[in-house]
Amino acid sequence: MLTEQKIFETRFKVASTGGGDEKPAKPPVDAEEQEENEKDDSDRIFKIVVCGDGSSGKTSICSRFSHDHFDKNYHQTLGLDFFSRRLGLPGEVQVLLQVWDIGGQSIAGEMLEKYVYGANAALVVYDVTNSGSFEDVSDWVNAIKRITKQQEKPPRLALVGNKTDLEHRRVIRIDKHNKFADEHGMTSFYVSAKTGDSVTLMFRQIAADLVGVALSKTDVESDIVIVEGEVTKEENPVKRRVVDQSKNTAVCSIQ
Ligand SMILES: Nc1nc2c(ncn2[C@@H]2O[C@H](COP(=O)(O)OP(=O)(O)O)[C@@H](O)[C@H]2O)c(=O)[nH]1
Ligand SMILES: [Mg+2]
Repeated sequence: MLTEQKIFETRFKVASTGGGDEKPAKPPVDAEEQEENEKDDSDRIFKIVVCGDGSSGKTSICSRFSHDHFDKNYHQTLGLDFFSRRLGLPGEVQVLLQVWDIGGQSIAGEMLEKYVYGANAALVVYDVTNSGSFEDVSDWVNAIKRITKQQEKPPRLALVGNKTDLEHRRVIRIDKHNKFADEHGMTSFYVSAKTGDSVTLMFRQIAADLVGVALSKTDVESDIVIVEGEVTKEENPVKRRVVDQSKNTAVCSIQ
């Protein structure tokens, strides 16, 4: 059986991301240079865990953030996946975000403790079109608080409403979301992993809060994704009665 460290070594994925101020993840370097890099990064590496019910979109958010990809098919996450991406913040600050994605089924499992402990930030994701996923948010928050209560610095908590592209199917009202976030001292975000809307901005905002820098308007605007409108097909088209035209006559008259 793989130990957690082994899983980390074998599954850790470093994404080299395009665009803007991000530096691509560095290729292997010699020991001296590596030591130098680690020194540079030592106070700028943040562990961010992504929690929430299965199907809320955790893997999709991670995949959108780490390699700007979206898969419309659902593949249950078994165990853990790790992604990392460098982000540039104001003041030429570079951070390396290590994002940990876990299967939603693990809330009661022992694995959750190992996964969440030591996190600098925890995202609790729910699907805005699924009331059950929002109802379970408090269980996730309680579990995270319990696991990290011994931590010197508790993780920052963020409430993330995903699938905002399905606005017409939203069942969780914004005031309900905001009330929960306020009551639990959580930062609040709305994203769509599908369109990419606000995904990078959310991670950048979390990184900026962790470092203690403020994002400028330009930083925020550089992450805004222009989402193209899309005409969607009806999922369950109404079955139309087939009329045998040889037996009926239909007259449409415009007067
Ligand atoms: N429309 C829409 N579907 C999404 C979005 N995020 C995830 N999905 C879909 O929801 C399903 C579950 O997503 P996944 O990321 O695997 O959820 P996880 O179980 O929380 O990791 C998949 O079919 C995704 O394609 C989104 O922002 N919008
Ligand atoms: Mg998953």
